[in-house]
Amino acid sequence: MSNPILERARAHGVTLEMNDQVAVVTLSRPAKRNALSDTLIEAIRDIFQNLPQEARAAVIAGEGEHFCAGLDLSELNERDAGEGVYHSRSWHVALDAVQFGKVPVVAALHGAVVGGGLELAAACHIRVADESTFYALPEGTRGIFVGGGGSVRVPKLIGVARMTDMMLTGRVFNAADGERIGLAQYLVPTGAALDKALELAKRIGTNAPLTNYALMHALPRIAEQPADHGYLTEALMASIAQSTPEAKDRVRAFLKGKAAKVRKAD
Ligand code: 1HE
Repeated sequence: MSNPILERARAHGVTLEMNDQVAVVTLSRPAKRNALSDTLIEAIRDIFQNLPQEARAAVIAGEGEHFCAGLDLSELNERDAGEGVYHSRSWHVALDAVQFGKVPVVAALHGAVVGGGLELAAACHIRVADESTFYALPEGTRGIFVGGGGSVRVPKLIGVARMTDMMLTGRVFNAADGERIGLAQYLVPTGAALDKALELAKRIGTNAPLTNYALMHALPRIAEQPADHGYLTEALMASIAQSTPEAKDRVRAFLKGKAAKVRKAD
């Protein structure tokens, strides 16, 4: 059956396909290196606000040689200051739909992850990068500033000092250094990011939905709260999660020797 949201998104350079219960969202504007036009940002918002009911996790990837070249610079010239505020706020809504949506999102990164592309990657819950990945914030050298939530999200990954360095000096991090400083949590051989992201997303999809919800919606907020508020929020969240029938079933299965043990890492 045709879906107007998906048709409009496809026309603007974003596709959605289900792989089992994982929603695979692909930036599909390779001729422009998946540069994020206004309509493409709207398409990301619409897709993440309307994920299929059966989706338990999502992956976001880029078609072509690069994950994403950031803001579509060809649209920048037309905007005055007031329009710039609305434009930036529209990115906040779209990337909030990624971060605070229905399911955890794994980014599969390769090639350029720059400017707004890095802001989009930072809105995801897990980043998997292949060896071809490189990260930059060229806003500094283009005479502009991040506007897609990057000044909030990127310092949480790598710290204010490293982000300041990237923007003041145009510093580019390669894939290995990106993983070392925390831009990605997984580093895989070139061409393997999508498969690894899918593997992780399928694993995430087997968690109790309320646990995933707590990790997406409660954890980042608890981490921002003063400790005494955080402990109380944690206690409330823990209590709600524990009280679900699914949690009780899972714990019972372990106690009966029917659930996987934690094994030593490789
Ligand atoms: C673009 C864009 C774009 C490519 N907007 N059209 N982002 C940047 O400053 C990064 C700008 N892009 C690049 O540095 C490079 O294009 C890449 C490293 C990403 C890729 O290089 P390459 O050699 O594979 O491709 P290319 O030949 O540079 O680009 C191919 C085409 O894509 C070309 O158009 P064509 O018509 O000449 O074929 C490029 O003009 C076009 N293209 N990137 C528009 N970004 C919410 S605020 C966020 C603020 C920002 O993100 S600022 C950072 C913007």
